[in-house]
Amino acid sequence: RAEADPLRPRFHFVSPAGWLNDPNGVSQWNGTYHLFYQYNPEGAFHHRIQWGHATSTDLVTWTDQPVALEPSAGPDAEGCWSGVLVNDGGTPTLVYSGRFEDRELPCVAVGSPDLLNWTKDPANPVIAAPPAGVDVTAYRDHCVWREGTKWRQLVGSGIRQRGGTAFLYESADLRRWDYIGPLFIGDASQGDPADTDWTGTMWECVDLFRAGHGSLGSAPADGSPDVLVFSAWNDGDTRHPLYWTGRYAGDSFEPAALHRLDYGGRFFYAPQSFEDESGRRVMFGWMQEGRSDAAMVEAGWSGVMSLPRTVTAAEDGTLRFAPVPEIKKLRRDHASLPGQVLGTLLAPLETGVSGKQLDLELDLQLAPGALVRVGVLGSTGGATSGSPAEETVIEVRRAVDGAGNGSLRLDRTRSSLDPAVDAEDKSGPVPMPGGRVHLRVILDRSAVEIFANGIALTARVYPTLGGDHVSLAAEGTAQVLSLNAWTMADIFDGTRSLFP
Ligand code: DQQ
Repeated sequence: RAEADPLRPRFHFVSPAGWLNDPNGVSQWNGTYHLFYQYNPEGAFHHRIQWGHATSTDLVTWTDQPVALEPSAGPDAEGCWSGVLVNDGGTPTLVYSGRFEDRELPCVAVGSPDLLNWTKDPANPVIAAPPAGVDVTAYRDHCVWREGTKWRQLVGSGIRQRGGTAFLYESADLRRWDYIGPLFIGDASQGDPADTDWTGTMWECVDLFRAGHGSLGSAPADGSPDVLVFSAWNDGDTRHPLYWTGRYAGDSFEPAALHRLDYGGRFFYAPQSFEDESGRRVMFGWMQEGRSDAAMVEAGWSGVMSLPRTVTAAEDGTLRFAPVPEIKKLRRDHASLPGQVLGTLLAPLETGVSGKQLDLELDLQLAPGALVRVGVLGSTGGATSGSPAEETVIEVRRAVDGAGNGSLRLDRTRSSLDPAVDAEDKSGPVPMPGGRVHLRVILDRSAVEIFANGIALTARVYPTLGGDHVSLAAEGTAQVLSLNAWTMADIFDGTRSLFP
């Protein structure tokens, strides 16, 4: 191919070739950030999964490293599926799911001091089977942490006719594990698979952490919640990240409330987080494709890693997300608009901003019932109505009740003239005290990450016309207190092909 693919993101991490899915082993080790990921370099399809590896000193630019884990004869012969990195007294150690004969079991590998060479434990798998006597829907993915003098591990699973779960284990050496029991069992009979908060028949990629101060298992000095993140799955279409807030104590988790982690659902899937050396909790998620398997293979690449985002707990214990501030290093060509009033009778505002790689920050003041629309990737030459033929629209709306309630919506119905791509509506509630909204829109060609007062909505879009206009419109009365926009620089130089 002679030309770069216009849909391939340029400041999000993508695999050098083929297929990428879940983030794995996310960590900071002696100052260097490590991102491993589910990888198939052979093509843009999920098969014989390896662990790709990239490193960074700033969470912004990434250096490709050799593949860390590859399937080999034995318990991971069919794939090295998701897992984590832990520090075993100075020895970097991976705990991952080895796939063999269509099932997955926990495996361990130890790394060289630079984390580039990995040796699988000859005793793999380190747990020989799921808990005896339990009819599991699946059994894979790991969350491992130190508690006192022991290691603890969660393995994601589900119990047939009941719901998703995570099995808790304990070990002194990461090799011999004692089964404790299910940490907590979801109830799949509540709601149904079409619900955006259905907890599924299996929990993929469980991630348990204390949000705020203190570490897992310690008495909380303040109201910092414990959070159990999981990707709800069934063998139909359900795939979305959720979290329970609650308290992990002793051998169980007492849930307080269930929340959606990202309103994009499957477009921010299998998230994994870590605490970096500065004490921040940083999370990555897999931004999967919204096009057909055939279209991915044809494109030659599939899957985008989200920007790393910080995770903090709001006063009510729910989570707030923001791209790590380091990302601002990529900002170029600043443009801003002075305060503006927008309203029903006013024409959409041509902001003068354009681009396919953008970082937009808006501060908005909405009257009760008002709605603000931000259009991106807008094409010209549209229908006689004057609206562009393609445009991706982000909407924030304040509830009519005048209280601090509102919502965020991503309207992709006109994102693409290609009828085959995913255009499902994505939306959810957003707290809007006093009608104020801080809206951040990060656009990287087919990747879009939206944050409204810290609530996240992540998705993919596939415009065909190459439009890059940004417009603003409103219904009711709204004020744009400020709008700042930057184009975003590429993170890979010409030595890493934009083509697999
Ligand atoms: N992807 C991995 C699994 C995990 C799933 C396989 C989540 O370990 O359950 O590539 O996307």
